[in-house]
Amino acid sequence: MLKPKMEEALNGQVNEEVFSAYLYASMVSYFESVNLKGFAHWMRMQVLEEQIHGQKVGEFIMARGGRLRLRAIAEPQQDWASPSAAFEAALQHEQHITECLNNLSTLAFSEQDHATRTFLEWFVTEQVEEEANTDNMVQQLKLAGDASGALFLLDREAGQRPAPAIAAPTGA
Ligand code: OFO
Repeated sequence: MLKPKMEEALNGQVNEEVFSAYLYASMVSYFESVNLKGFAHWMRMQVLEEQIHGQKVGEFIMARGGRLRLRAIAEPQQDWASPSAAFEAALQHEQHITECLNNLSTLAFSEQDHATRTFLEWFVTEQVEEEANTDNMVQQLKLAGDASGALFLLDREAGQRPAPAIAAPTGA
């Protein structure tokens, strides 16, 4: 059974993950609007990942006898000054999510909730990849600078990003 403090914090994380999906959906729309279809595709895959993350946390709350309480989703930013600025915002957001997950793990540890602490390990590990993937895009866009040919190639490459694997909702 989840303790109320842990249940409240995990419900907060569901909101963070759903907001992440919302933010990246807004980036899909931005990239479509500037005709960068490959980056839009990359962000669509990110939306799917975040939906899976949100669902995993929600299913875990319910599997532990807690109550999943869905909260309002904040309005995400709608426009960015450049593709670089959008990916930098995505990286900053992933760093924020890493901090949220670290705080959750610390809480699970201090509450001696080892089932939750173990569950969160998957997310903490996943964040290493999430930050690295986004940072990779930031760095490549920096290298491309104002060269439209390089941007075209990067956009084409981003369009090849595979869809995330659909895992069992409560499993890894
Ligand atoms: Fe992008 O990260 Fe979820 O957890």
